[in-house]
Amino acid sequence: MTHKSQNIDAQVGEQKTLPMMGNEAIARGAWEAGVCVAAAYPGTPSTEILESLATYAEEDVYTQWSTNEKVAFDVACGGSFAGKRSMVVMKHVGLNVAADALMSQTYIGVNAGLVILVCDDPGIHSSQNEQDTRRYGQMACVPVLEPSDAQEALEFTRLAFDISEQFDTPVIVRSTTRLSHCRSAVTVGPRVEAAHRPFLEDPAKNVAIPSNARLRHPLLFEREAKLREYFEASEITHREIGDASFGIITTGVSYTYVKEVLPNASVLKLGNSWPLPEKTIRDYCESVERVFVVEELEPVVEMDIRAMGIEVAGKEFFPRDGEFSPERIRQGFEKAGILEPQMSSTVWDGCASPRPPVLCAGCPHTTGFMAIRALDARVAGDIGCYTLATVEPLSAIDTCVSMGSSIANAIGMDKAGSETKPIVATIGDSTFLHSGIPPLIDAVYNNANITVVLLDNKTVAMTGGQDHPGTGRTLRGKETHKVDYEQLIRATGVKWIKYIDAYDVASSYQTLREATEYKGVSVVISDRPCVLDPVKIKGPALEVNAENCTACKACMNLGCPPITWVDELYEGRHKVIINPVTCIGCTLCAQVCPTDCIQPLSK
Ligand SMILES: Cc1ncc(C[n+]2csc(CCOP(=O)(O)OP(=O)(O)O)c2C)c(N)n1
Repeated sequence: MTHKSQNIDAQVGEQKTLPMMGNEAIARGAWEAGVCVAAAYPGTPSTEILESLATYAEEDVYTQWSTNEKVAFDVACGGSFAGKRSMVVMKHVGLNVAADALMSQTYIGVNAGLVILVCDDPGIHSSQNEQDTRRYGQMACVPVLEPSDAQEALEFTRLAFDISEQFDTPVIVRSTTRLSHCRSAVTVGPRVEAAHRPFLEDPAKNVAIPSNARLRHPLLFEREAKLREYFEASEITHREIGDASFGIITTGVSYTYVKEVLPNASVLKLGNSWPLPEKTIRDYCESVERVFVVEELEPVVEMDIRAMGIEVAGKEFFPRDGEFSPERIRQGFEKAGILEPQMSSTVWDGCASPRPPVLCAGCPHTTGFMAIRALDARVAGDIGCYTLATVEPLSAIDTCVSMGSSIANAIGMDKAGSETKPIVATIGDSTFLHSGIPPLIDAVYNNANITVVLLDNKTVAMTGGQDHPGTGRTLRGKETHKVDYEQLIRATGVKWIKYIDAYDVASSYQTLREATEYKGVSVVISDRPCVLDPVKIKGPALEVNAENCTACKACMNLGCPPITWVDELYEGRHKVIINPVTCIGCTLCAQVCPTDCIQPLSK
């Protein structure tokens, strides 16, 4: 996705049909709805939404990467306060970070439409858990729309802005990995500019203090009742007539699996999962003998329907964890006796050969973790590409909880007083800016004895290389102020700060040793760009000299993908080869080789 080229389709006023990824369709829906302010923190599977929105004209929509999801949420709320349609985008765990703002903003409501776009990750393809965002909708009394394909992703996002303004509420649109990343034909339309609403000078509504909040809380319940009425009549829910012996209530992508497995079944497809259209559901349930609720992850709809006093089946047949697929839906209906068990030979198990996750060839995160492992430290890790240092052969991370946890986890380990090893927290540059600064202040304030290793690879590598305040570039690729980590860290009170060059093994090791021997908070900044960054170093590829290789495997311990062990003796001598196509010439392996047998490839 290039953020520099203007989206050509945006210029097309009339309707036309294009192949679109779910995330692109969401961006399109927001643009068509006249969104003017959009902010996000990247996170799979949501990242492409803002990247796509940033290809539309800047005069139409202001887009930004924020430092974290709460900041992004508050920026969008600011846009709404100021009278412009606004959107915030994040992955499911991002809503945990933004939840504090959500729980107050729901009392306040909106001025211009405010949409919260959250992408869940059933199956945990790229996350730390698989929580269900729909629970947040219930807790915050905020409607949740659930599109099931890219066309609906566009239409529901567009509609969400109207609902938001009509009912004075933020609206959650919930996507999931499969919807966000699948591509299908989408009919697009023109942008409709929303009328500017002047700033609403109403402190009793906009200022969340106890006396105001107390009065506004009951308004949420009135709003809920009106929304329920609205969804009764809404076209986003529809009914498909089939055999009355059983019926299926479903929502989101699960609908598409149901249609694949039982194309002629009676179905009530819900377009929203909160608040549920109770009358519609009652009518439907009376029209069939037995009802199954098919929904991915938590039994949100199922429990709400049970609370209406209606008997339905659901999670006893369809799992509460993992991503759904037509196979899993089929298995559920087989278990329920609706479908005959299929011959196993006709079912494809869908499993690719397992491949261990690895850091890239020449990844600058490698050196720090080699050195940390050699120091035998207790390591509180964090979330990013570097979390891969948990697995063999680096095996250098002991804990990893959530974004920004590393430094505070390290403080707790130190204060527990039971650890004899040096305590190290490792954190990436984007994660540090996201939620690593408050715990660093905490560490200094509370006199912790820890070493923080800031792995500055100058990008958000984990999510595909986005910019952030430490890169000096905005979402639209414009130059901007670049955070000076050293100044920032000094301002927290840290006195011991040193840089390492991650491609210099000996001095990195030496500096990390000194850092862990320091009493107090020490910070080591690893300063090498991600190898996928255009400014990577790329020397000549390396090769193993058969004369001197003793097959000691020291280079293998880097876990660098181009370095391969060959079991059979190659030309009668060495047992390690380096793939010259994938090697980037970082020289780490040459530096750790005790017999100096790794050298630049001879021409
Ligand atoms: C609350 C939350 N938001 C977003 C993400 C997605 N995510 C995982 S790690 C990460 C940042 C990684 O960047 P950085 O810390 O710079 O490490 P790198 O991957 O570059 O090594 C992001 C955005 C997440 N897991 N949790």
